[in-house]
Amino acid sequence: MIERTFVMIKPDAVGRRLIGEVIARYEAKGLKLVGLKMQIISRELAEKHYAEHQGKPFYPGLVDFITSGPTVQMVWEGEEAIAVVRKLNGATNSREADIGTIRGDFGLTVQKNIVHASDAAETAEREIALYFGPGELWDYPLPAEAWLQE
Ligand code: 3AN
Repeated sequence: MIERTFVMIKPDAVGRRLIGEVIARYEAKGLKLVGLKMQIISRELAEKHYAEHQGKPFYPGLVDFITSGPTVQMVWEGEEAIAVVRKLNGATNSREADIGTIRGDFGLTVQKNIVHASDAAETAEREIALYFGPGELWDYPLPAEAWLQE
């Protein structure tokens, strides 16, 4: 099934000049970029985004970190895009993430783990709506599409 998923490149990866490396992984896999922007997110937005983690010991540090610098917001589309992107990203703890994944290849910490991605269909819908208006997502054909769909 063709899905859309929300991905955010976190301040550590922007600061380490890894934006291109991260985007290249999703493109090489065959996913299609349908939305893209860059912003320093407000505390208010960060608290909405991470609402499910409120009360956890790492929550205040997480909000501080995600609002500490520019981030890149994206929506990627493709066959089972939600699970595929999670797989490309690797485990939350970058040190335990498999080599070959984005976190496994570029990260060393749990919190500063390069990327965020939606973990389920409902989360993807909620997160896309949190960061993108309907006029900011694009439907367009790509020449190689037939090779990348069931
Ligand atoms: P994922 O991003 O892999 O879905 P979640 O949703 O469990 O992981 O956690 C959201 C974010 O919170 C992580 N990306 C990471 O930055 C941070 N985080 C999760 N667990 C911890 C932890 N034990 N210590 C510090 N930060 C954490």
